[in-house]
Amino acid sequence: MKLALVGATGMVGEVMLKVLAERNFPVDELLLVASERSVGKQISFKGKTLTVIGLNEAVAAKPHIALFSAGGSTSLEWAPKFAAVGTTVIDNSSAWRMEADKKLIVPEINAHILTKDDKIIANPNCSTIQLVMVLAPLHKKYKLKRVVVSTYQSVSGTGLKAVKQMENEMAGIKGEMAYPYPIHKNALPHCDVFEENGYTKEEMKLAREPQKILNDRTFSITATAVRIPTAGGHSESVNVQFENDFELGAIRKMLHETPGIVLQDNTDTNTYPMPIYAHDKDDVFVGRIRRDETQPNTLNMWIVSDNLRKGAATNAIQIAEYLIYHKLL
Ligand code: A2P
Ligand code: 11C
Repeated sequence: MKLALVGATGMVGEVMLKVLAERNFPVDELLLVASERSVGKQISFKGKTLTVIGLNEAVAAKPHIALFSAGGSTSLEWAPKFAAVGTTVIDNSSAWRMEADKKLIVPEINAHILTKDDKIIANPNCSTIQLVMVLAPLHKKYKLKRVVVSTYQSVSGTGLKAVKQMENEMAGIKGEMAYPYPIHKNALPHCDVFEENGYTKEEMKLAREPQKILNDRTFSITATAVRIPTAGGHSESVNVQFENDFELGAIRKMLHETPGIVLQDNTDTNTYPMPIYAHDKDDVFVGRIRRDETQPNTLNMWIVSDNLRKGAATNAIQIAEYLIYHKLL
């Protein structure tokens, strides 16, 4: 197994290396790829020192799989070049997600639709993944009607420049700004760029991606995405209306029994999900589950996950594992 990691020097790339090592991913040759600026840089993986190479060299090596986390424009240009030499690309950017002929995969939900012909596979947005992980089992049983989600997203979702901005502000140092305003001691109702309809791109990803992953356009989602000064881990307040009624106990039992989900829901002991618990974990945490008493068949809940792990690196690596174990390369 020859694996290329495109964006190996980035924030998600670093977590991918960690997750590959932790899961003992079956790789014989690992190609670390980044921009020309980083070529020659050395990075250690499982006790070995590897040298960063450029994209041309990586394509020429014809890896079996390429994990991409190097931004949308790099994906748009280079994913087809890898696909043309027979590499299966798993892309973490938003470049291909909504293309009709590209699959958008959360392995626990829809990896069964993958075939050998899928040469560019899209990894969903981080805030989408944690949301659909919880919605999917509930949708199967109670059928989603409408979802209202408000996110509380960490600065790590924006990247290194944003993490630096927050650290500088906390230390009282003037530096480069990733956001139009301070993020320390603040909350910005603004994740990614604004679209013509007044929503941000992040909000529209939350509205559109779940319908594609769940292969159902009969329900609707509306979102408000907010950046908050947490270092890692996205949180979501989610109001869900179902077509069918439910028992809260049955909902908790179902979520507790769903692989990849951890139920943290006990108000007697102040038990609920928080970014500090989710940090460095692959699970999606859910709690504060309660009936919305203002309308039928509706509940409120709180979902937290490490946006760089299940929201990015882990999900992409799980897709790669699925391809290997089901001989789909
Ligand atoms: P580099 O470190 O050489 O710039 P982040 O999202 O944390 O900013 O990381 C982005 C990742 O994508 C980095 O590894 C970065 O490499 C890589 N990258 C950015 N632009 C390109 C490009 N044009 N070609 C290849 N890799 C790129
Ligand atoms: C954020 N969700 O937290 C973004 C980061 O489409 O993959 C990931 C952007 C994407 O701002």
